[in-house]
Amino acid sequence: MNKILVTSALPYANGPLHLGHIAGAYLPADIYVRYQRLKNRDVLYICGSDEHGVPITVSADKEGVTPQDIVDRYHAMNKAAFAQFGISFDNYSRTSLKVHHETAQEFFQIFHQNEDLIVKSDTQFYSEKTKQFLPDRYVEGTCPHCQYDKARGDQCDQCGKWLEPKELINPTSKLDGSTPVLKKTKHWYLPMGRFAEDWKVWFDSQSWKENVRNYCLGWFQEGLGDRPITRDLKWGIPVPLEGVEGKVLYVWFDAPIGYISSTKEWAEQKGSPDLWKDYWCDTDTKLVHFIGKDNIVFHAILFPMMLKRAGGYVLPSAIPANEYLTIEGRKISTSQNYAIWLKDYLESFPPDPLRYSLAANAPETKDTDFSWKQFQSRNNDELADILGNLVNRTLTFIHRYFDGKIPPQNALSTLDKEMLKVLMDAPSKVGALIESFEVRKASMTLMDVCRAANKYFNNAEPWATRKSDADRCATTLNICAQTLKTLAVLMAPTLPFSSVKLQKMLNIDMLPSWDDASNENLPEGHPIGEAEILFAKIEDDVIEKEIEKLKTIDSEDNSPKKPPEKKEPAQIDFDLFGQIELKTAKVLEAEAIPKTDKLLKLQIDVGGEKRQLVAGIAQYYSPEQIIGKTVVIVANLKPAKIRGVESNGMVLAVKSENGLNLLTPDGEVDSGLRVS
Ligand code: B3M
Ligand code: ZN
Repeated sequence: MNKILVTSALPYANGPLHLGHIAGAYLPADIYVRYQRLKNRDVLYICGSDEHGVPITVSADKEGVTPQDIVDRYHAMNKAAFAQFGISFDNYSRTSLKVHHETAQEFFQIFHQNEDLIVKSDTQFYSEKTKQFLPDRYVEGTCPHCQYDKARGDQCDQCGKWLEPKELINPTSKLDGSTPVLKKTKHWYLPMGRFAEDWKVWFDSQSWKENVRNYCLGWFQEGLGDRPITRDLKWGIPVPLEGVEGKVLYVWFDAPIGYISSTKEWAEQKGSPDLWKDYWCDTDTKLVHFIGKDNIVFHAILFPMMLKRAGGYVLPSAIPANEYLTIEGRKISTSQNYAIWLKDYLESFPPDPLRYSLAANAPETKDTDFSWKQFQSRNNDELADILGNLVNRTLTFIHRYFDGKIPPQNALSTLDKEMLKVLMDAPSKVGALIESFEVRKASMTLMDVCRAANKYFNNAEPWATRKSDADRCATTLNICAQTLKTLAVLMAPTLPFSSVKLQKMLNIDMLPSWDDASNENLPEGHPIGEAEILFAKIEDDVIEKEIEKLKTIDSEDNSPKKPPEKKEPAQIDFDLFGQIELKTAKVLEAEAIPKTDKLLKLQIDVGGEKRQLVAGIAQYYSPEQIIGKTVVIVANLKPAKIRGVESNGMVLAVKSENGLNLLTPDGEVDSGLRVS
């Protein structure tokens, strides 16, 4: 079987991730990759932060910080959010790395040496005020193709066309709203028209998703011109030519190469630096780019052309480009702060309900809408009431009447055979849908299997046969348990965290492969684990609050987001500091406080004195992780009741974009000692 190389668009490290990103380029890719792994295929999943280009410098200008500050902040934040959401990249790199700079410069050199670039002196927009050129998004105006009046100098968000700033009608500078002037400058261009026929032959030999096909053909028919691949900017990858100063590579020239350099970084980390070639330089590799529809031209035309001209690289064989996600019927707008940010979601809910909700509603062929009510209903009415219920009723029954052990499978009735047939067919059905990038249908098919199993449970009436026909009852529960094991496999790509939970409940260490999902039975007598709630219901008031949050965002407000003003705390004298009693304390016991997801109740020892305190750290530390640790507490804080639990003191911790870290002394120290 061929290797599969999967990429998700490299998100700009200039802001946090929101649900629109996730629904388009990341979740569908992750589901695909997790499935391929269960098929035991050689799949590699590559991504990283896009850290160059005007999107980064504009964000830095706006906040008055350096581009480096911006990319460092958002790279860390986005990497952490992806991990918490279960997006299982094999490598998440960043384009500011040396390996990337070198790789992108090599590409430029190859084109330069092969005379595949042309140099032109032409005019570009320039700001007299700030004395700088205004490439790409530094200029905004009306799109010449669709008349959208907020088109950006590099691309129109409405029609998706790739633009040059000079094409805009009524251009204005994003820096100060003034009309820019034209100034002469020299740039390197990729003569795409020269390579167009060759590209077209390759393109026609592939089977593309309709939106990709139509978009590219439209572009081809309009004619592919010369496109500048360098910019007058300070931030980016320097043009690698002697005597050329102040010019960098265009971000859309370097960013796709980021897929290659991320693979190189991965190979390096594996201790096998040439391993990247096994994927990129083997024409049998199936290269799949998951992207949002605004990136089609770059992945279906520009990058394949670059790969082809450079020679020796595999070209993409599928580009599942997704449409857009709207939120409560309105377009996501990061400048208006109208979005649901992934990290905010993760502070309130577990990942899987959102993964399922977005998969079942993926914008595959048309834009789709995310609504909190629909999310609640997917969680409560589908995940909890159908899948969760099946798990719960099966496991509780086995615990109660079969001593927690898998009962035998006796003679099969027609009903049993029908259910087993559903199970036998399910892996290939769901698998085929995932392979053809139809995660919506795959999610529905998965839920249909759960529905069939609940129906089977109802019709088989094990609560009645328990008294009338013990063998029958055993067979029903055996088949229900086998169903759960099959489901643990089939749900793993979409609901990875819940699959792990279910495996624990079934007391299995390893999932069978996808192909064996319905063949490898749980043996008779196998002891199952404890039954737990797989999906907690989400209450109306929780959902109402989320809806309210969105309603407060004014749709007319077009002003760019201002960074929050930082107030410096007033200086204090030593006496005041001396009044705060900081002490070391040893954690003896810890337990989660029921019905909260952030709080742990701790029993601590402070130099022989036992105390109880409540700490808001449950999302970062499990009770097991904290028991035995020596921490630092504010010992003379007035006692307080938190959610009805008495708390005497406060644990000190640092919160950062990477999570939360408790303050612990460097080395072994006793508890009850004063920290100063
Ligand atoms: N960073 C654009 C975007 O976030 C861009 C993708 C690069 S993929 C090589 O929409
Ligand atoms: Zn347009």
